[in-house]
Amino acid sequence: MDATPTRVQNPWGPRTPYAPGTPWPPRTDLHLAPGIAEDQVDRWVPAASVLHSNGDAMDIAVRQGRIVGVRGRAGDRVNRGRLGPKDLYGWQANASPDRLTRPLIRDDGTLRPCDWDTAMARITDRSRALLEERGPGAFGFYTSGQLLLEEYYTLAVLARAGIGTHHLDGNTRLCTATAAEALKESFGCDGQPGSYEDFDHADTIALFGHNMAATQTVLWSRVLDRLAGTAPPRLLCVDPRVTPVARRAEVHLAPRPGTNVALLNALLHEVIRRDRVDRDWIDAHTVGYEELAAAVEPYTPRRSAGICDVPAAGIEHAGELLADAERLLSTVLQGVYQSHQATAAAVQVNNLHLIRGMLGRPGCGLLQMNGQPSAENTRECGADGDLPGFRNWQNDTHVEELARLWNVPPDRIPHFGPPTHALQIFRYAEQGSIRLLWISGTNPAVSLPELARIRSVLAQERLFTVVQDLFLTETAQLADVVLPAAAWGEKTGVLTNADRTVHLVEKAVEPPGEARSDLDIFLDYAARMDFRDQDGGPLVPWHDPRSAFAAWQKCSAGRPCDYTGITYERLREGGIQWPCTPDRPDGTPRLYGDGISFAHPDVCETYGKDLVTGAGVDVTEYRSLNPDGKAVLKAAEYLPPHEDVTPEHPLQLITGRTVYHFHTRTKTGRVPELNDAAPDVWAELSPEEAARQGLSDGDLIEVRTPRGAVRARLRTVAMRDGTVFLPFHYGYWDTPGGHRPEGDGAGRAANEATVTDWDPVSKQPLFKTCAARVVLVARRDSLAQRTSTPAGSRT
Ligand SMILES: Nc1nc2c(c(=O)[nH]1)N[C@H]1C(S)=C(S)[C@@H](COP(=O)(O)OP(=O)(O)OC[C@H]3O[C@@H](n4cnc5c(=O)[nH]c(N)nc54)[C@H](O)[C@@H]3O)O[C@H]1N2
Ligand SMILES: Nc1nc2c(c(=O)[nH]1)N[C@H]1C(S)=C(S)[C@@H](COP(=O)(O)OP(=O)(O)OC[C@H]3O[C@@H](n4cnc5c(=O)[nH]c(N)nc54)[C@H](O)[C@@H]3O)O[C@H]1N2
Ligand SMILES: [Mo]
Repeated sequence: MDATPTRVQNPWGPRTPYAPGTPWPPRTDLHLAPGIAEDQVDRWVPAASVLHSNGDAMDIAVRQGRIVGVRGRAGDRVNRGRLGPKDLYGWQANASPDRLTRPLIRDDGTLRPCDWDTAMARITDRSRALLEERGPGAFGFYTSGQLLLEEYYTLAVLARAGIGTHHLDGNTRLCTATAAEALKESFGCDGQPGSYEDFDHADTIALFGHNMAATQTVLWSRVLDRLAGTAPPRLLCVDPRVTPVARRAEVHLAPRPGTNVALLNALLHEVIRRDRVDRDWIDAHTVGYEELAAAVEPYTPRRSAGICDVPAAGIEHAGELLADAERLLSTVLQGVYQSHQATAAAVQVNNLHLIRGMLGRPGCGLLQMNGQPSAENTRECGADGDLPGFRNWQNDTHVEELARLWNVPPDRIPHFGPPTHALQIFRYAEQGSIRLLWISGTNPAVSLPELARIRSVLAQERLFTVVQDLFLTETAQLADVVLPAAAWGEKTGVLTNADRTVHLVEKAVEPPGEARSDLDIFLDYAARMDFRDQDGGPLVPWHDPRSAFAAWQKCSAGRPCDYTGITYERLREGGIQWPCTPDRPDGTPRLYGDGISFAHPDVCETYGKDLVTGAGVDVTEYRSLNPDGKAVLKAAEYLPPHEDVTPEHPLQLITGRTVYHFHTRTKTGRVPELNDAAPDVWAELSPEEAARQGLSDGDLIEVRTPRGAVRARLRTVAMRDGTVFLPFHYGYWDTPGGHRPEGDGAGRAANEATVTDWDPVSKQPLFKTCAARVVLVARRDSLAQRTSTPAGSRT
């Protein structure tokens, strides 16, 4: 079936209805460059999507050494052939004429092209001088959720045991830190319990702060196909906006932003009140039930209705759905993760599954979702704050395992305190203790909160910044050295999606100019720095993706994320879910089918934290609370958002996504089909709220907070009153006139306005709640008509 531009109009494609318990029918999506027919394609190269976390498997079409299209892989377990609009069109960005093709170094204030030797010498000279003068704590590495597993593992080893710094984190801190933390709090260890196949069996599906229709279009197609088939599932949606998910839900609750804990406590209250808990399961597999039951007791639907500003009857109806479910599937994403009680709320969804005994069986899926394509790998490999292989920094045996593996003394691996989270890394750079910041595969000058501050941190003279990217992004423009990276389709390695499915992405074409893979760049740095193990051998002895993968397999052996049964050859046949070992070669669809396996004090990745303060629990306390390694039911009191509305800032600002763009649009903004669908920033208010503010649809407005302002056209849409929504995709690189949003601060990036603040447990920033006001800049009638009608408002 040809994917004509109608996939911009209909992101989910045609329906293939199916019944519960039957396999999801395949549907092969294809898009080729105009004028190219399928039989003109020279080669099809296996790959998977990198523009979301779903891991949709595809083949890249290559003709005469160039990418000319993509086709979904019908045999793959994740997508059965389907692709979303970003994947169908997004590959065109690879060939964008403004790709970086040579390294750049800053001389006399200007970035100028140079060769690799010059650029790398500039970095290693500075590195050696800093190591000598200030030691490893002067180094910070800020990486991505979009590179490949082999690249993260290499970075983790060179940063932790080569430089010896623990200032290493990923943009996964902004993305899935809460997913990881919530799983660690409840199950002792990261690792997604559920499987996408649970969508084929579930009788009830609950989405918490997850606009799946826009952000995981293929998974939403799976839901739509179930809804179109016999015995469709019942749907619950919790989102302040009337998203496409909300429109299909039996119950839609639109809470005040930042009140998820109050709502979830009431839902737990209702399940317990209806006596729909699974006592045997609770006794066998959990600790903490009595405390949880007592904690949610006061959260009656009426009380929480007052806090969340939703009807009490709606909470009761949602409670009935959850209590009656026999096969409950829940997903959680940024509406929960990017708020002040992120982990506390996400853990309550775990609790829902634990008290109902709904884990490890078909249809009983719990998905603490990922967002980025390889966020899972960042976490597994320890390129975020945690140690590789989900090892516990407080457990000396775990640190010794790593030390043996890398052949270094244990004290070479920093583990004296909690890992440095991304916003703290920027704080250290601001204060001057971090002097070299190496940014790979992320664009913090658009994606971090409070951009005026981030720009000033990055622009400091005393901070040496390396940026490794495909394009001269807003961040790269502030760098001292810019390294041109090879993109997806130009390098080989694996990436693991949100349900633990590992896919192989192979090199289809050569990178442009002198661009190199991130793996080659990291290996080159390790070699030039001459990092050694304790016997004088090279610390990083691998040299290509395959040998890096083999090194990672050894690191993963015996840990929950065990890759020892996976090979590149096997991955060419299709995705495999970890853990996968030689005696379990088909992988593991669901965790915890036979009880909780990774929470034992000797195995667990963490001893846990207090859900309100984030204070760590120590090993003695954990051993006495949970000696047998069961799941921990942790309760949390609701606390109001940190920055609440005032007469001067009467609205709550939330930010998020549209279906057509990926993050800071470095790829999707360079693709005509996608860019034309949503070319510029807009702001959303409910029609009632707009009227109250004296505004109408199409007016040019400014959304202001104490940090800054965003100028945008107003769209009136169905959503909560009192709330304003901005998509966060738009930086300034293609602003008409190319202006940078300094001056009056009237920029396009939502993060001009967001606040520097984070969840105390996961340290994930609060992109979804701050106080704002809106002011009129110009009436619609006085402005030129828009040239195209953005379609993004639907999703
Ligand atoms: N098209 C597209 N797809 C993507 C991406 C992209 O940029 N574009 N990015 C990928 C990545 S990295 C990620 S992390 C995911 C994110 O995927 P999602 O989490 O689905 O996306 P968001 O739009 O950030 O937020 C989801 C919803 O949270 C709601 N929300 C806001 N505040 C609250 C609240 O207090 N409570 C509740 N319950 N809901 C609230 C918002 O209204 C919004 O609809 O998407 C992935 N997929
Ligand atoms: N206000 C607000 N802010 C948010 C969010 C929100 O909902 N609201 N969401 C947050 C979330 S969940 C996320 S994940 C972040 C995303 O924020 P970012 O990570 O900053 O967003 P991207 O635009 O994906 O940046 C990735 C960069 O890597 C480059 N790149 C792509 N592939 C490669 C590669 O193979 N190698 C290298 N070296 N570079 C590559 C791209 O060109 C791009 O510049 O934003 C966060 N910020
Ligand atoms: Mo994300």
